[in-house]
Amino acid sequence: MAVIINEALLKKAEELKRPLKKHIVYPEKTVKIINDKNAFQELRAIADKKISFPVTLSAGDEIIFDFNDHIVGYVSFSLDNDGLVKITDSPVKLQFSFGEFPLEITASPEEYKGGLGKGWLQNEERSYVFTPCEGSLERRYSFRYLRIKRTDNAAFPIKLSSLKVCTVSAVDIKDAPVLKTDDEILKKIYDMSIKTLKECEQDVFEDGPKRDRRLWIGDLKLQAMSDYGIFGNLTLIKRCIYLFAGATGKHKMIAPCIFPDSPPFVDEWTFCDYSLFFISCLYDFYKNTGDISLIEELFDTAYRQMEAVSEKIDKNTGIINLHPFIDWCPDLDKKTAILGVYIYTLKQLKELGELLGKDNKKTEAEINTASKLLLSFYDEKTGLFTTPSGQISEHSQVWAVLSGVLRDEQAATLCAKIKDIKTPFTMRTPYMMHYYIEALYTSGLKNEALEFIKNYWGKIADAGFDCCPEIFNPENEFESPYNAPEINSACHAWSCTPAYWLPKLLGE
Ligand code: RAM
Repeated sequence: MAVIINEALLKKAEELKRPLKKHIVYPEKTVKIINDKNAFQELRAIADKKISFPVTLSAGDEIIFDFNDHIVGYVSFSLDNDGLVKITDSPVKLQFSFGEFPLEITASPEEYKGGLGKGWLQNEERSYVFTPCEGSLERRYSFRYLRIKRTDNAAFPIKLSSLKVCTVSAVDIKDAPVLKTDDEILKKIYDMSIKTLKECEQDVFEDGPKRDRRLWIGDLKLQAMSDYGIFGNLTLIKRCIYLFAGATGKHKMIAPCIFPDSPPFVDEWTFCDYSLFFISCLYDFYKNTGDISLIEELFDTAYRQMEAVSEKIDKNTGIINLHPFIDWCPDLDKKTAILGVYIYTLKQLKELGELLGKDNKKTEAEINTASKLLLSFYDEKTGLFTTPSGQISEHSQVWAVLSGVLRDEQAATLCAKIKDIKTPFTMRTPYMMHYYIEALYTSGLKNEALEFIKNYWGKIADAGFDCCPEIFNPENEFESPYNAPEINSACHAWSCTPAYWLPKLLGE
């Protein structure tokens, strides 16, 4: 495999690893999950009983514990027998199912047909041969609800005499600034966003603590951007930048994601927009810290990302022959949007080059060529960007605005009408919506940006989430990029950017 490892950089990343902060939490109540047409995904968790340990479990019994908030951590518990009735003369089997949201608890793993590995479903079964005993699960789980079901058939009761979770995160929520506003909806959105950021901050900035539990650079860019003003975890940001620079894929392109604990750390495939975002990570690091040394050290790696993409641009058609991510919108023609990403990141590279006194000729030439190519997809009549296949998507408009190729008034006019375009190719992820908000913001449409956050993330809050989910479509609550809504992640880093936008928009 063509993975290029730079041991020195990986060593630096390792040295920046810090112990996680731990807290012990207990379930607050038990719940029942009922069908309710008016609830998100038609399921509602309703309070059942206040908990008093020990909880007796006979064969076939099940109980759903509610921890009252989203948590990430390790479960442990004590089991005992009821010696007065009968000791445990055969093994007890317990099935554990963890859920960030009710559907995850009710969906049957046997019927799972999703495109991602079933192993991500958060459940397992264990045997306990003798009691009393102490039990624990070594896998870290991300959840609010925990169902424990007794699956053996022995005729004796057992007692669950304690149950707790040791939560982990690199940061503490109490260190986040409080948002200054009287608007309850914005407060709630902000709290969900900083909670999401906190839950995803582990040994690396994970995309989601339930899944995929790894460092993706598209997510890192947004996490770091938000984190500078919230937890200021510069050590972790730097560690993650080193990890990306330390294990690159084919052609020295930055990998889309890193498995920090599974050498050789990266797979060979790439998303070219994600590779280019390495430049943005460095750029934002400098802008937020004023520290030039990291930029000096890693500038060549950033520069290489431009070269790798430049080698694949057809200078006649404007087509970049590499795969970008852009968004989870089916059948999206990404060719115009990726040109926008290219220009957006190259302008940052140019600024970093100027700062270091580098020769910027190639960067400037690339920006000029790509800008002309992008503008060739602008239709003066409609005032919209199209793609080589003639597709009109929201994504093309957003990235064209962010590339800065339009005059200010043109960009503001385009931005103001993005949501009115009649097209099936709409933004699907809060990740892409972040860039829409950025486009509104840079075009001076700040009230529109705030309204959009309040409306979209407000609906997420109304649906009952504790954190910000990976994907949320108010028109289709079962939407899933993996054809299985139960595998969706309900606490996902790339959705946390109101933590960045709200202080900024309300502070101005
Ligand atoms: C998913 C993850 C991750 C994202 C990639 C592109 O697997 O949700 O957050 O960056 O897709």
